[in-house]
Amino acid sequence: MDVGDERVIALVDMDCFYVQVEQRINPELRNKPCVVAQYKTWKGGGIIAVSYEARGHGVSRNMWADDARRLCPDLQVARVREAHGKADLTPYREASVEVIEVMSRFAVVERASIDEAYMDLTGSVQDRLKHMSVQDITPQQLKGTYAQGFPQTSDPSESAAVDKEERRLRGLQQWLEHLSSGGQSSRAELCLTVGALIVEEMRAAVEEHTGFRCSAGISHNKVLAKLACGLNKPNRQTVLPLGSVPELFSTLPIRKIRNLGGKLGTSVTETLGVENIGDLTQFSKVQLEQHFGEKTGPWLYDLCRGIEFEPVKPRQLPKSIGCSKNFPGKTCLATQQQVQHWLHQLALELQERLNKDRDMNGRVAKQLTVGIQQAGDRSFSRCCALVRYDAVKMTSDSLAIIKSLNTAGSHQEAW
Ligand code: DCP
Ligand code: CA
Ligand code: CA
Repeated sequence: MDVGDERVIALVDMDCFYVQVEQRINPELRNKPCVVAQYKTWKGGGIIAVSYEARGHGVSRNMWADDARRLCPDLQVARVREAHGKADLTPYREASVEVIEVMSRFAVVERASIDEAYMDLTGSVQDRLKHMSVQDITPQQLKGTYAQGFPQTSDPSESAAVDKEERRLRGLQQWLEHLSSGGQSSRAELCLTVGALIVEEMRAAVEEHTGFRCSAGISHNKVLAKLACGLNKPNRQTVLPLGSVPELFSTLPIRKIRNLGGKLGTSVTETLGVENIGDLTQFSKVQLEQHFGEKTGPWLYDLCRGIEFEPVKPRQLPKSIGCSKNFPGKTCLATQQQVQHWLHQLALELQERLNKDRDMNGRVAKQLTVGIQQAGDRSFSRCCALVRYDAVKMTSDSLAIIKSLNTAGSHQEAW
């Protein structure tokens, strides 16, 4: 029977990714409080990425650059370039391809976003274990690794006193001793640790070849790997064994779990009247099925115990190519001409990126989807066939499939 510890899964996520891309382009920005902001028109632009130095000053994403400068007077602000009147993310997409390329030398990867990827290391770990054992693993090979739940201290006053690196090392040593003592689940735990060795090497290779640093989580499934990755950022990796899940989950809000950050998570919290993911263990599988259906119920039943089976799908390329632009407040589009103009700008970017994708990746897109978010949270999307990579044609097709949204008559100027 599957007990949920058969695989070794890692999630690697770049640290303050857009900031690192800008710092590589302009070395003067390195090792400084720095943000990436887009558009300048309003309050110095909106911040979309923040260096860890700047986070230390209380700067965060979604702040205005002008407000952030008040918190941190020597803040460096890099700007997203613009093309077709909108943000141009090309440099970040290209940097992402470089990173994924290095990672894929080590394992089969699933690109999960512009700056993160999952990998299934189960096979690589088995191979390594043919030639090594617990005794061969040293703390020096795991110099950026945390073992979640370690050190296990009975004396809380002791843990507060030591600095973070010292505590990490103590925890790691205790973890390695725990491994060699050969408990019941030690085979699975050994596999995670060998996974961590591979990820240390992979992260070093990524830094060597791209200059970018990242963090990683190593566990038995995607949910735990993703969670673990965020526990000790930046430039560190975290092993999360199943044995450390109950304590971690006992104080972890449900929305922090992958796929539970949105409506489903809110519904779980409200329906069951619980806060933390660990609280779900008090419900039977039947109860969870009654509330959330025969798919989601059993998924939650396993998940709150740290068990999940979603496979890593081999895929290095994004599934779709899309671009969008927001028109907040007064900038809201109000005439047919404006709607057409901006659809055309988006189509121009799309045309460029589709052509590049066809040349580089030898594939052709077949479907065009148009999505619109209107004031008052109403959202709408429709699709049609994508027959030619032609901005004019894509613009007119887009207009045709969203026509029904226009409450003004088609002969009128207004939209
Ligand atoms: N991004 C964005 N708008 C958002 C979220 C992210 O433009 N609302 C971009 C900028 C980020 C990149 O995507 O640099 C990756 O997003 P992450 O959420 O992984 O955040 P960072 O990599 O910036 O920081 P961290 O070190 O916390 O992962
Ligand atoms: Ca990131
Ligand atoms: Ca990310």
